[in-house]
Amino acid sequence: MIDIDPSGILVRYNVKMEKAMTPEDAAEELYPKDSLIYPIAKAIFEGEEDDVVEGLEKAISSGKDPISLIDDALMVGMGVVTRLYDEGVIFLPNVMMSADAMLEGIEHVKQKAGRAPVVKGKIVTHVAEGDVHDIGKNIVVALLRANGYEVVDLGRDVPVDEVIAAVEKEKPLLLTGTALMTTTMYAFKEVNDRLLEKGYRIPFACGGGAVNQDFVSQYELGIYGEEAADAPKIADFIKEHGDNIAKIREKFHKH
Ligand code: B12
Repeated sequence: MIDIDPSGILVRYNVKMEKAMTPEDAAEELYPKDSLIYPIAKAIFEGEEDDVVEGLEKAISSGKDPISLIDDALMVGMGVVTRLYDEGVIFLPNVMMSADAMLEGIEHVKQKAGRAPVVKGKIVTHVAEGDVHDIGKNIVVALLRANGYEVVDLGRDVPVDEVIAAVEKEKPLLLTGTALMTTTMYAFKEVNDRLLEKGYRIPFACGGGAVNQDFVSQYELGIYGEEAADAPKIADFIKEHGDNIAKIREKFHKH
């Protein structure tokens, strides 16, 4: 007779392995159920521009107001994209494709309506002087436009003088800056000082690989944004709660 100690026995269960959730499954759970809105939101998520336009056409011919489809369908799709990006389920290339599809959709409804949608406000964007890294800035621009803002994009390697002149001319509700190099990010401090000298207390949202919250907090107008998706959130906050820098930092800086 063998003496068996039951605590030493390894028990195996026959368990059915659950299928891992794909980004498509995750998105499926978030789409609205409305049969006219669903295909548009899905096409935005998939970055399928032709399907976005087809979905919009169907909704418009069923009596939906073209401009209202920006908020009711396109933004809903972009909301799914933003949420899954924030959760780390999808990545930057997906966001860029969706943002392009969103812009295509906005163009289409604008044409159909024959009137421009209400623009939420004007924003000036740029990449710091001496810096050519503009991929992150381009995402910021796409997301701002997709969220209804008029963007004056100054491009990359933008001299400080040009940034100041654009703020003076355009009077934006927000200025954004991107810097990917530790050598170029100091231009932000210069922009900040020149704006203050001229009496412009405008929120200056800064991001990009080189900068962090500690650096951006060193100059008075600076608001740090870690992700491109923070840019429209900051702009929306300013529209709703005003441009008090301390208040915006309170909301967006980590404590
Ligand atoms: C692609 C790239 C290039 C491309 C740029 C192409 C382009 N059109 O952008 C090319 C090949 C041209 C290039 C050139 C150089 N590069 Co380079 N490059 C990179 C690389 C690999 C990726 C950068 C990138 O696009 N990241 C992805 C984007 C999406 O990230 P992001 O811009 O940070 O944006 C995200 C967030 O920060 C945020 N965000 C950005 N801006 C804003 C703004 C606001 C308001 C908010 C809310 C959020 C936000 O949104 C985005 C996503 O959510 C990095 C390495 C790395 N790992 O980062 C090196 C890197 C940035 N490069 C570097 C260097 C040194 C150079 C060169 C000097 C190389 C050389 N010797 O010639 C030149 C510089 C030329 C110049 N004067 O600028 C260094 C910088 C080192 C440093 N800390 O100073 C890095 C870090 C590589 C390294 N490890 O050494 N580069």
